[in-house]
Amino acid sequence: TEPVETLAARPKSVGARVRRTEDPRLLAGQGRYVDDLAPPRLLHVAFRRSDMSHARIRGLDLEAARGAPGVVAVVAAADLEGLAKPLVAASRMASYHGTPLRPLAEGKVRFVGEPVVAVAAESRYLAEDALELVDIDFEPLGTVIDPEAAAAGDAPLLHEEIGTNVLVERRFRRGEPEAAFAAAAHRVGGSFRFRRKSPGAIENRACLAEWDAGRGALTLHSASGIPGIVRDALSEALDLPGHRLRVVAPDVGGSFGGKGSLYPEEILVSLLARRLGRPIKWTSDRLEDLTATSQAFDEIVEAEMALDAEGRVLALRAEVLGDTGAYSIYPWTAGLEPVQVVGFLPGPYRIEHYEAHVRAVATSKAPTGPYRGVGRPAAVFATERLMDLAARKLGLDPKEIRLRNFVRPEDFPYKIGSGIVWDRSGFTECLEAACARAGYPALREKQRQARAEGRWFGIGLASYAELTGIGSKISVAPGMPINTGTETAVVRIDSTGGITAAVGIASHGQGLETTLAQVVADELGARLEDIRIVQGDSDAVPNATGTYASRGAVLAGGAAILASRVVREKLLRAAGHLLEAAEADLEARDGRVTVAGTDRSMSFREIARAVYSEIGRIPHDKREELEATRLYDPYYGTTSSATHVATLEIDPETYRVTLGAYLVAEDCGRIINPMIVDGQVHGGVAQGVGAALYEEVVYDADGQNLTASLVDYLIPSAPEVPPMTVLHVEGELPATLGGFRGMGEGGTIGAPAAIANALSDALAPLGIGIDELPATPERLFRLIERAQQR
Ligand code: MCN
Repeated sequence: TEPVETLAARPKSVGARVRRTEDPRLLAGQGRYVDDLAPPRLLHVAFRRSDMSHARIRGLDLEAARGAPGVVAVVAAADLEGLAKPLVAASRMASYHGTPLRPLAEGKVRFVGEPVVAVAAESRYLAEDALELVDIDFEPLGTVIDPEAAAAGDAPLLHEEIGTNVLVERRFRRGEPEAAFAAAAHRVGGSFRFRRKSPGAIENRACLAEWDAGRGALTLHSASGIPGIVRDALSEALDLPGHRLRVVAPDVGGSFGGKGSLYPEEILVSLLARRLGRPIKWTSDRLEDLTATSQAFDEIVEAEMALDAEGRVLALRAEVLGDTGAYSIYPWTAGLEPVQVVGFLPGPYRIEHYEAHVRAVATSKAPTGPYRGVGRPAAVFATERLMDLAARKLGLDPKEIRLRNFVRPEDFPYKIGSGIVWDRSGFTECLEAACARAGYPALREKQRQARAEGRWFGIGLASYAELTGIGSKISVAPGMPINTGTETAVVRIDSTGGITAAVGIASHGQGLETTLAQVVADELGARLEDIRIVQGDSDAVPNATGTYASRGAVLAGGAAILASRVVREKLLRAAGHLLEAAEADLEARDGRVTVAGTDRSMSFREIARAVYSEIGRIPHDKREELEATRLYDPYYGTTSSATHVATLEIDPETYRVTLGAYLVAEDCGRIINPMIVDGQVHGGVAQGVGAALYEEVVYDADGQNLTASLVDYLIPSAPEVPPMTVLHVEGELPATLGGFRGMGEGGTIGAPAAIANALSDALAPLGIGIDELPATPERLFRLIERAQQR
């Protein structure tokens, strides 16, 4: 690892392992999170949440709470009439039904944890004390827990006005799947269940609203990954124009998708601040986080593959049911996760014939939303299990069957059956690199020995492709009218020579403060330490969305490149006057502009001072601000890909799984910072380990969340995360500016499938295949017991 200081001497900082410049602040407790903010006259809000999973609110008694000490306001939906317009996540999908997002439940509740009453008080303690005095009379309406029953119409309706619990239904079809299946030499299939998860960021959600009555302006600080989208949505809900509505995401302690949607609490604190004329803050506790932050996955994927005698995949068909919980998440819709499952099922393979049917069904559970990988972890789990099942059936090695089916270099750009187009990406190169480094033949030998000793040792491969950094041609969620395909950067050299690059995205752990500074440094010829990245503030960049869908490097990086280029031109024009040289003879490097081949030079600071403050040094009609705003739209997305190799052993006494060396070979195009990409992959794999082995949100038959604490919701910690090696395959660069592809989600996409394949490989002698994740010790125990009784 190279220290920052020596980098000043480097010609290029893109590609260098620069240490994250935000870390000293964050690690030394000097970060500023929403909960650190305490403006004068601050009120605190606490929510009375539903303890019923589906019930009519027959009566509410708020009087006792209103009279409690320190209480300033107690409100239920009826008290908020006319204060905020309900928002509905819109979509152009034909069979889609939206559901309104309201700050508090109106008329009925649809999941345990849904906010019903809010108390604003002088302290959180007093607010919570008052909540105890709130009396809610619920009339149970019958739970909607089993997604298959809900989809089949064998459960009460959650949204009567819609008339069905199926919120989205879509069909995909290409080629002649029936004929291909009829002609196939082999078929493999299965029903794959990927259970529900919770994002589990270190910092729980939090928001703080301040109303400036004199200016008629609202400021919301929110621990959000999408401050731009929150600003636009609040503008609509509160009927306030953007210039009177500032949304700021300060330091944010992780999201993993959980902070990637608009929430009722953000609307509530905003409208209460306006009504009460006092700042008001809500900080979620872990119980609220595990019950009321958006959850993830929860998919049933029934899929079948048809192959010819040589193991080439002819066709794929799938029936997918996504349990999306009580509401269609704003702004992504209930289609976000399940529709992407069928979108990505064909994977990196040439599959001519494809047919899929997908439904998103509402149940009385917390809404599902974006989660690292969205749709792809479940899709890759199903497809990669099928590849291994096919390999076993045909007597092929798992590596060989993948090589036979990958989209080949000459096939790019390749449109898969769902319509997604892969641009050139290193599918084959990643698999080859991963197997070479893992010593794949030696691993197989090790397995033969382990099996001879009766041990359950397994090796699992998983290859995948994903679309990242997508532009305006493609929506993040199908048919969504919000444009998620652009980002803006404002780059400026101020009168002191300081360089600020403001971007609309909002880093919450990705290290974008460092990587974007690296990009700007190279484009401007500046020193890294002279650059400050400002992010997640709608006053700095008024048209923005946020950080999600592995787009930061591509979109914010691209916008920063465009804006920096303009500033560099302006800087060189000014320097041309000051140094009396032709612009073509000037070069900018390490924060100085030099006349090539001479010792004449000026620092950026001297140039800036001359431009802004020194009269007469630049002709008066030639002065221009050293600043530029540029928007970048990559139009299409670009394809990232990887192969994961997992090794593991299962303890025959306890069914505990111990992961051995773990390997990832990935292609994310040009790498801005390999250390950060490694970290992203490590963190992503850790999450995938959780998804594969530990993490599961469990609801009982009454819709009670049984995993509402970190004692019951098991997140892997350091001892459960395997040692990892990450290889970077930097092949042909994509057409994105800078040549970057996204990589923030990849670890989580590949790991569950690789681990499922390794578990199945370990248990192959018993005839067991893993079709349900997480594969907890209890599930393994039952599978193995059953197999041994056969
Ligand atoms: N990067 C790079 N070179 C590339 C690609 C990326 O150096 N060729 C760097 C980027 O500059 C950035 C990081 O890697 O610093 C991730 O970049 P990118 O893939 O563009 O992803 P985003 O910045 O858009 O981040 C979003 C992604 C998502 S969708 C989730 S979910 C996620 C993730 O990032 N949540 C995270 N990583 C996370 N990391 C942390 N610590 N916390 C989360 O909540």
